[in-house]
Amino acid sequence: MAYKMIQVKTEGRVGVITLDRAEALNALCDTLTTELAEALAAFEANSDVGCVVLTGSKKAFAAGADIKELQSKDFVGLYTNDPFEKTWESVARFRKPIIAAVSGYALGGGCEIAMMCDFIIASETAKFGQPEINLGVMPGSGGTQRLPRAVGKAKAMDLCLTGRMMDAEEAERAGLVSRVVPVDDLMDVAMEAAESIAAKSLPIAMMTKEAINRSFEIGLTEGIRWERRVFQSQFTTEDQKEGMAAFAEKRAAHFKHK
Ligand code: CO8
Repeated sequence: MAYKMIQVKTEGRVGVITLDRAEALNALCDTLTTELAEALAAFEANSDVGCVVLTGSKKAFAAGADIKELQSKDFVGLYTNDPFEKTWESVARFRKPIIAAVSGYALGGGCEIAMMCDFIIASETAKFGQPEINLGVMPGSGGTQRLPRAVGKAKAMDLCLTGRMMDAEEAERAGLVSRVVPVDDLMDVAMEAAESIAAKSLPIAMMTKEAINRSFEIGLTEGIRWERRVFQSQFTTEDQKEGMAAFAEKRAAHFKHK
């Protein structure tokens, strides 16, 4: 499919989506967000894709929702026809593993989309922030909920109330990003991680992701009980037999249910 504001490709079993609206630092306008949702739906349905990398340009992952589009919205319009809901849901509910590879600005909705991904690999130039307060609003797509879960209350309050940006080093220290790498290595590192994930058993990777995400929704005792049942159920899969046989036979595992 031809897209106007994103680029989409597959490399092996990895799907790559590149936000590509350079003139507006990948601001998340209606067209871009609709295309992003469509591309994710296609990757979800494509059994040859085992992991997705979502990235932007060197200068910007995404500088937030398109302020020029948002400016004229009113409450009833947003409430009755929220233009972002479909996109956010498509990222947050994406069932296969998805990595955000972030260089440059990840602000507002850009930071929120990165946080919806399973983990963030950042380049040394990445800058994260929730500057909505400078526009007279607060984060509206998970920033007040996912950011404190990722970095704790103090830093989330600091970022959301001052609107300041945090650099990659601070983001890694705070636990928002899993790794920081030189800008020119960002895609190589993200692709290597994605290829490694895509080579595993897809259903097991999906269950692992689901279990970790569930830890944010339910209490510890219930979470551990649920984890145990899912773990036990995995012994019905051919991939468990293959993975453990391969270890015992000192060879690489070849997972069938990719
Ligand atoms: N929206 C629209 N256009 C943008 C945006 C944006 N978020 N960010 C940058 N642009 C445009 C600029 O207007 C400019 O366009 P033009 O050349 O036509 O004037 C172009 O991109 C380049 O930007 P700058 O000249 O400003 O570039 P700088 O390098 O000087 O500055 C910054 C880069 C610091 C990133 C600056 O552009 C900036 O502050 N951008 C806005 C960041 C921001 O406030 N983001 C939060 C937006 S609100 C949001 O995300 C809410 C999400 C939840 C929505 C839920 C709705 C229900």
